[in-house]
Amino acid sequence: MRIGISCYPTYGGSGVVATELALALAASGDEVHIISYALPSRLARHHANSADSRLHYHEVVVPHYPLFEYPPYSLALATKMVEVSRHHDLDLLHVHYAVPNAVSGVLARSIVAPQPLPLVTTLHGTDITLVGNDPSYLETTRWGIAQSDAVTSVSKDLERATREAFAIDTPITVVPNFIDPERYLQVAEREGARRWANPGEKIIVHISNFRPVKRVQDVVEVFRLLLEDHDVRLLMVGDGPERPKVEQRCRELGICSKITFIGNLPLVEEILVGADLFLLPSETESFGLAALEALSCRVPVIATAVGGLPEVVLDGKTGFLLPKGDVEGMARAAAVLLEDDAMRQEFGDAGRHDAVSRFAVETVVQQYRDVYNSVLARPSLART
Ligand code: GMT
Repeated sequence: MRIGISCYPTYGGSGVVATELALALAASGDEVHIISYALPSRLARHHANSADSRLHYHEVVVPHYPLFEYPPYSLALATKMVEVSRHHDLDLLHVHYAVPNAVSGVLARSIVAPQPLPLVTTLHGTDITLVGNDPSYLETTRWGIAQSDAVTSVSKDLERATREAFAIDTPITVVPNFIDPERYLQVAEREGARRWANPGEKIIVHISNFRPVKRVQDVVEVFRLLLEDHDVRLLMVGDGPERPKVEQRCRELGICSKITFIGNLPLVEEILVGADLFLLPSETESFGLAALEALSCRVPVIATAVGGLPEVVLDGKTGFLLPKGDVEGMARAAAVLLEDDAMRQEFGDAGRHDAVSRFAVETVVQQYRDVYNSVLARPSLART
């Protein structure tokens, strides 16, 4: 199959899922064309050594003219989709994140007609819960979703939220985020998180893009409470707009020596291995890829019971889920696990087992393939 994949190239989950999917498809024989405005972070790491003459990257270039206070990225993206589709004879286009990728995809499909270019749209979360339902984007996002030939969402909760936000009855197939079980095995014997810790310190990790939706300040508040009677270190991985405020808060609390800000890291398993707990106190989270990555590295998760997180973290088995903003509750749950090595190990083992049995790359990539095949089997989308 020749598949075009359009995504954001940043450290955010949608770009990671799209890139890992592209790598998995190419590794099993498909020809994949990634379309984005920069080389996706995880692709940069793999491009040189992967099996892949079958993996191609096409950059969307957005010209800046003095007339354009707002350069029309959606048009440049649609143009690149058309070009790649025509010159590489794509069988289908799979766009990740509805805004504006679904709309650009519909436009590209109309331009290449009558040649069919089936369009699969994957909804990731903030494209529905924060951006797509903004009145400035609502109608075009609804149209992009409704016009797609197939739509997937990363959790049942996101499917529900999409129906609620857009009042649409478009069929939506739930295809969750996934992990490669091998990645943890490759680093399992390494020092991982322990590189940043003093002997005896228990290690808590948070990974995100430091946007307001992640409630990173709550991570610091939970950690502050734990510090009162535990020897702990906090590793903050990622970067984004909230980071300066969060660093300032650490200074005010006088706890900087116990917190390490690591910045963006492409391969998160290299820091998750050896950690004791993972904290994700998000306002909303359609799935929570970072939580799944922690579970797959045997790290129990303390998170908020919001969005799709209850579909990922099994409360009381692989982690604990608390109400949004309940920093005292999260600190108490974290303390229970930090003080009981056997329980932490049991949760870690259960998390790894559950992550591998429900969210392994082969299982989930097959679900995407099933979606592709069902679209390609439609007579109206048959190639001439
Ligand atoms: O987490 C983010 O803010 C980034 C965002 C993205 O689209 O890059 O992540 C969303 O997609 C991920 C992959 O499907 C999900 O695992 C995240 O839960 C989701 N983030 C939110 O819903 C806040």
